[in-house]
This record gives sequence, C-alpha cells and structure tokens, in this order.
Amino acid sequence: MGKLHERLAEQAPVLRDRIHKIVAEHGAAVVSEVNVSQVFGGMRGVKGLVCDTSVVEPDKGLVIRGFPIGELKERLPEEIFYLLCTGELPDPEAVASLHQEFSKRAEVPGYVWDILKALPADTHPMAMFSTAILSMERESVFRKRYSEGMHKTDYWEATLEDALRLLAVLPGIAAGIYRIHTGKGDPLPHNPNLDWGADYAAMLGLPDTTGEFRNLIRLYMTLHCDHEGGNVSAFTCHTVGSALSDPFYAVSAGMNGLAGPLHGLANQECLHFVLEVRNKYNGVPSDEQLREYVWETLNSGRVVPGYGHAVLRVTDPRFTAFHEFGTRVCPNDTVFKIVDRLFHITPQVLKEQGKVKDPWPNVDAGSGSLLYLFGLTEFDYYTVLFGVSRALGMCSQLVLNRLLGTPITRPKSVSTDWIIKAATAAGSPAAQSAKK
Ligand code: HAX
Repeated sequence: MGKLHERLAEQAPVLRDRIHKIVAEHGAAVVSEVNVSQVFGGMRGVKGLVCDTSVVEPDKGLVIRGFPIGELKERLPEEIFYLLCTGELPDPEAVASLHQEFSKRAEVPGYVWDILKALPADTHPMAMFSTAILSMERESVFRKRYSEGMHKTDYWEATLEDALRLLAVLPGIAAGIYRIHTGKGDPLPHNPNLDWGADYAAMLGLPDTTGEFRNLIRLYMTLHCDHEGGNVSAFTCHTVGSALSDPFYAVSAGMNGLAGPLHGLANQECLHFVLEVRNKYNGVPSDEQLREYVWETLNSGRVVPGYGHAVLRVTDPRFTAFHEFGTRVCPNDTVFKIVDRLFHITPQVLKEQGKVKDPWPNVDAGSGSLLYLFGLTEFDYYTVLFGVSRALGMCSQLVLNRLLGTPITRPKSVSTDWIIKAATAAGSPAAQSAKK
C-alpha cells in the first residue's frame, strides 16, 4: 500500500505507546467540566474526544497538524491526506506513490451506476452519494478480514485499504452523480495522469479553458478536508467506526450528517441567498439595500447562511482563501461582488442584533459563488463536493483510531429528572425553580 502505509507502520508502535503512557500517568486528571447549559446545548465546548488530524482554534481557524490552513492552500489533496494521516508533509516520492495507490483503485464498479440510475430523479445528490458509498460496502477488506479473525493490531491496515479504495473512487462517483442528476450525460472516465482534484474537475465535464476551474476544485478539496473531531459528520463517522463498522458504513453515515442545513448543506443555502439578493435588486445592491435585506432576513426568523460558527470567532480562513481566489479570478462578477459586499455588511448587522457568538463568514459564505461562475450552477450538488473533500478527514481519522485501538464511543446520557436532581443538589437556583 505504498509509502503512506510504510510510514504509518513505523509510527504505529510509537503512537500506541504514547497513548498508553498518557493514560497510565495522567488517567485521573480532569480536562473538562460539564454544566447544565452544555448538556442541553449540543455539548458545546465539552472536551470529551481526541482528534489529532486537525484542531479548530476559535481565533485562528483550522490548523491541520500544526499548519494553519492558509499555509496549505497551494497543496494537492493527496499531500493533505498524507499530512492528515502522518502529521508530515510527503516528499515527491510519497505523493507519487499515493497517486498510484489511488489510481489503481479508481474504477467505479458498474453496479454503483446501476443503483444511482435506478433512484428517482428527485433524489438529493447527497442521498445518492451516501447510497453509492454504502453500496460498495460489499468490497470492504476490513469486514472480510475481521470475519476471518484478524488481529487487533492489524485493524488499521485493513481500514487503510478500505480508505484508499473509497478515496480513489469518490471523485469518479461524485462526478458521475453530477452528470446523472443534472442530465448531462454518462459518467466520464478517470484520467490516471491527473491528480485527484484535477481528475474530479475533469470528470464533472464542465468547460475549463483557463485551467482555473481545476484550480478551484483543488482548492475546494484542500480547504474542506477536515475540521477536527466534534462536528456532526466527523463525530458521526467516528462513532460508527468505533463500533468497528468498516469505512464504507462509517463514511456513508458521516455524509448523512454533512447533508444537514446547519452543516454541509449550508453552502447550497448560501448561494441561494446570494441569488435571491441578485434577483431582488437586479444586480449588485447598494450597501444600504443590503443592510436592509440582512435585517429583513433576521427579522423573519431566518439565519443568514454562511455566517456564524459553533467554534470559530474570526473570519474563517477558508472563506479568506476563497475570497482571495474570487478577487483574483472574477472581481467583477455580479454574484461574487454580492458575496464581497455581504462580507462587508453582514458582520456589523449581526453584531448589532447581538445574538450570534460569531458574526463572521464561515467557509460556506463564498465557495458557491465561485462554482456558479464556472457553470456549476446546480447548487443542490455543492454538498457533494464538500463530502468528497471531507472524506479525506473522515478516512484519516478512521485509520488513526483503528491504529490506536480507540474503544467504542459510549458517553453516558441522563434524564431531565436526573439533571434537575443533580443541579438542585449542586444548589442551582434555576433548577430549584424548575422543580417547583
Ligand atoms: N444568522 C442569524 N442568526 C444566527 C446565525 C446566523 N448566521 N448564526 C447563529 N445565529 C443565532 C442562532 O440561531 C442562535 O439563536 P437562538 O438563540 O434564537 O437559538 C443564536 O444566534 C446563538 O447561536 P450561536 O451560539 O452563535 O451559534 P451555534 O453554535 O448555535 O450555531 C451555526 C452555529 C453555524 C449552526 C449557526 O451560526 C448558523 O446557523 N449559521 C448559519 C448556517 C451556516 O452558515 N452553517 C454552516 C456552518 C459551517 C459548517 O459547519 N459547514 O459545514
């Protein structure tokens, strides 16, 4: 399985040893406390998971293995996957080896196309994507080897084998979904001479005379690759994988979480919002009109898509990277200009309203406008692009967790009555009045 496998095999004993030592020496140390608001509030801020592939710093954004994402934006997705898995940037030989590993596994089985074509025409592309991944579960090397009695210390190798197969095939599947869903024609074949991101762009079949569309897709693949362990898709994938369900089950489950409007689906909502603005004002509105529009949105009880974040408290550096791309490639495009003006107006309005903890744009605020520019106008497809990229993070996290022997996830839930009793015992006045 190439250089990546070799490097992980070298790292495995060291990493396992490190965790054993940490638990032996510090097992009883308290790292997080949980209050009642957090229990009822989606566990926000509770530290109960380990994820070494990336961290999201509230004031810095995404940091992959110590590298702020802004420093990685010129890197190929292959390099990013190697980095996520090993904590090291690959040398050219390791990149070539990974490229080969993907290439030899890239053929999409015919039955996947049969299944996708048999789905009703109004099936959401994310449902198609998740179904396609799940349909390939029959190929899982992990499941086969587990049933043959594989040793625990070999789990990660079988997981890596499944991860490579899955990642190899995802651009082809995702591009095929685009073509089937939009009626653009049959899926296009994989080109072994192109890198993972460029191949995906080519298989979508959209014109790319300047080569900027493939640059955009590469950038897209790199920027969305991972976002630590507690977001809905990563956590879901991790939890399913922790039951030793193989990567096909786990990644498919993660994609179902990504499909939610508060998570990955937000990018389609964002472009929808921008196009509403364009249509209402017949072009780029004035700043005052835009201010009014954002206020109207808030007053009608809707969220402004693309703004706010559960963890971040600054402009998402991934938004900045897309914004820079747009400023370079299409500064005068109407849709991009609206995205740009929204960036100048919306944070101030959200601050004035005073509800959101993070008034700044997140990754989804600008990516859709760029895809739209290149003719990828079917925005219900956008979350699939996000999913292809995020599979890099999900797969690397699965491999590392099997390598470390991370146990099954099983936090303790409690009943509301239990909370009232516990909080009352702890002397909370709010809980005392709830009891009355
Ligand atoms: N517009 C209007 N109101 C917003 C808002 C926004 N963009 N973001 C948050 N709020 C509101 C919340 O609805 C909440 O209101 P209530 O108290 O009435 O329930 C209040 O502000 C506090 O929310 P928060 O603590 O700041 O935000 P959360 O951690 O609860 O939620 C979200 C984070 C990303 C879900 C949220 O900011 C949101 O809905 N944003 C718009 C949708 C979006 O852009 N999602 C993509 C996020 C990036 C991502 O994960 N991509 O996959």
